[in-house]
Amino acid sequence: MKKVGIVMGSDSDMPVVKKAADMLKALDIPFEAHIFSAHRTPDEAAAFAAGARENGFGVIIAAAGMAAHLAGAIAARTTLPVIGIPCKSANFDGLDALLSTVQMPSGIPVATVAVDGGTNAALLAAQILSVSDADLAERLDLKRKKDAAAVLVKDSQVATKL
Ligand code: RP5
Repeated sequence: MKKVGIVMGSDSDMPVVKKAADMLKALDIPFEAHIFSAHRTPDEAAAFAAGARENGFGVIIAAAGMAAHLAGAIAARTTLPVIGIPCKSANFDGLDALLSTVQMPSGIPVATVAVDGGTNAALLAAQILSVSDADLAERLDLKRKKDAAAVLVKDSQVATKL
């Protein structure tokens, strides 16, 4: 199975990345995580992206905050799908990172999830890999069914809670 690459701009992004890692583990998807910054360690970030396909990765998740160029910088160096997670920081509630990540110029796409959306980033990565992995597609179907069942249980309890 292809691996998921997780890149974060700083160790301060770890709580958001942890959500993605936890979901990948729950779905039994191999991943490798790194701290590479588009600004502080641009050469390492570029080298990782350039070699990602030949190193067995199928999709890359890039998490960064503030002037969040990491996902775009990674996407510039690979034609693998890149999923950007804008991370919230002290100012602007993550809007700065959201716009920096989502507003990619034509030609270099980044699939951007919600601010701090680590779980959805992992699920989207899983869905991309499931295109060529029937077992993984089955695990995703099962998860959807379990999630729906949990909501239906809550629905059945609404009357007792109000
Ligand atoms: C970005 O700057 C990182 O992704 C992080 O979200 C933000 C702040 O980094 P630190 O100053 O906490 O290392 O590059």
